[in-house]
This record gives sequence, structure tokens and C-alpha cells, in this order.
Amino acid sequence: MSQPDKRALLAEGLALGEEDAALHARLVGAGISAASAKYEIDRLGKDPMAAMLRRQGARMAKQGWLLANQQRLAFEADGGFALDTLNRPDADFFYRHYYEANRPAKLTGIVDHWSALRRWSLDHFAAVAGDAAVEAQVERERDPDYELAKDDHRRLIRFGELVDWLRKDEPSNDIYLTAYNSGTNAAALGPLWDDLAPIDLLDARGPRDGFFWLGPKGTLTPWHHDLTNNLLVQVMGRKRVRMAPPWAFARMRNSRHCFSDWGNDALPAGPGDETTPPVLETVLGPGEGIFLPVGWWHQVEALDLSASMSFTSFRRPNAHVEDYASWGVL
Ligand SMILES: O=C(O)CCC(=O)C(=O)O
Repeated sequence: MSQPDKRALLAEGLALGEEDAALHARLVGAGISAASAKYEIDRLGKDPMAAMLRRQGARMAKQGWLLANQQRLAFEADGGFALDTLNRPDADFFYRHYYEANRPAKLTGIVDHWSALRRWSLDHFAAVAGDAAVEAQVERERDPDYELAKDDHRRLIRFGELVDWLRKDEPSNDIYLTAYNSGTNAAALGPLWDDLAPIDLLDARGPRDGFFWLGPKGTLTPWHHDLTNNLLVQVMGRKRVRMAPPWAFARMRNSRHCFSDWGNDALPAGPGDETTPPVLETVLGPGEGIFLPVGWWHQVEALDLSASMSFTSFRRPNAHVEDYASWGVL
């Protein structure tokens, strides 16, 4: 049997903030003799890398305490940890109490003036843009990492062909026209913009800069957080949205970029526990939207054939993505 790597075991324990007794138990638990474990731990006293790992572990623990305070405050708030619904919110009120407070909200009455709510259907899509070449995400079901490997799943397809496929009304997560495909689709689907109109909460001076989403019942966008504040608006069908706060970071199993290893797991709505995050859940129907603040984790499932729009053109810079890489994040 191969010897366990003592240095790797120690590094892991130090990064977790373990004291000498716990480090000793870790080594012995891995099959190392008590004497050898003691020798290794005594050596750590003179090791600058171990000292630095201890300091980093302590800093992480302090950050954990700060985030736990956020949870306490959120749970003690009037109404508890809950998702507010705002009907036709005043923009100043929305920015002050939700956008700037990094707090999600369900929004109603914000797109009642969109003719898309009455006009959008598969027949309408085929009539106004059936011949356009659009890009969609395809063959998602064969790949558990279809979101991380987004680029491998991009395909050009005639919009009319996608519409015909959707007419079968079969639940599927295999094909989905998403915001990620907007580079190609914004122009191709230009006629659909005539069915939309400015949203009062957003920056009215911006160009037509929303993102179009179209897919069958059953599309699943796995747990992730965005790098911007985001407004998701439902036009056709319903979507279930689950959200978890940024302060639940330690329970979000974030090992790659902005994705959570919880993937498509149906984390239950409620306060969470030591290993699972607190989760807010809602179902968006046509004409309803949700404000997804930057850093909030979310997972979205289409409960019906679904068309949505999303927007990032708020009346604030919303440029959090620009310095993301410079933080040296995952
Ligand atoms: O509607 C969806 O499937 C996903 C929306 C989403 O996650 C986003 O806009 O960040």
C-alpha cells in the first residue's frame, strides 16, 4: 500500500485552520504512526509556508464569521429570509432597497406594456424570423458539464427548424437558445424587438441590449452566479427560479469559475443547514421578472415551453465582470 502524502495532508489541515492536535489526528487517521506524525508537526514550527497557510486559514475563518453575520441579519429581518414581490416599483426605491442592497426581488407589472406578452408564440416566431440562422446550445444531455463547456455545444440552426422541433412539446434539456448565443442572435432575431419596449427600471438610453432565451419545458440552467446584476423577464410559459445568497459561499461548493458543484440538484427552499445553503424559490409566469443581484447563486428550470428576456442595462455601471479575473478567482 502506498504511503499517504504527509505534506499534502498537513497542507489541507493547515488551510482549514486545524490546530496541532487536529493535524496529529489527521495524520494518524491516514495510517501514519503517532511518532512520525509528532515529528512532522514539530517541524511545522520552523516552516514559513506552514506559517503562511495558518495565517491564510485564520483570514478565511474571519471571513466566514463576517458572512455568518450577514446570515444572522438576513434571518432576523422583518419578514425573515424571504423573497419580496414588488409591483411596479418606483425606480429610486428599487435601486436603494434592492439593487444597492444586493437583494433579489420578484417584479410584477414592469412589462405590461410589451406586445410580446400577447404576440409571442411559435407561429409568430416562425412568421417573423423563421428563415434566420440562429445559434443555440445543443446536445446538452450527453454532457454533465454542458454549461462549463458552453462553446462545445454552440450550433447554427435555422430558427424555423428550432421552432418546429419545439412544436413537438417534448420535455428536454437538450436544446436551448440562451443569452450566450446573443452575439449571433441579436441581429438574426431583430424583428422580435418590435414586440418589446423600454423597461422603466433600466437605463432608457441603452441600445436594444437584452438577451433572448427560448427552449422547451425541461431546460435547466445549473447553479451559478452571474458577474453582473441581471433582470430576467418571463414572456411565454413559466420558469422556476431558485436562489442562494452570496454569504452562503462556503456551502455552495464553488470549485470552478462561477459554477456550483450542486449543478442541477434541487436544493430545497428554506433556511438550509450546515452543509446546504438557504434557498429562496419562486415561479415566474408571463409578464413577471426577477432581479438577480450580482453574486447571488441561482438555478433556473423551464416548467413549460418558455421564452424569456434578460437585461443588464441598469442605471448603474454594473461592470463587476471587468475586474473578476484580476481578483485571481477560481
Ligand atoms: O433562464 C435561464 O435558464 C437562466 C437565466 C440565468 O441564469 C441568467 O440569466 O443568469
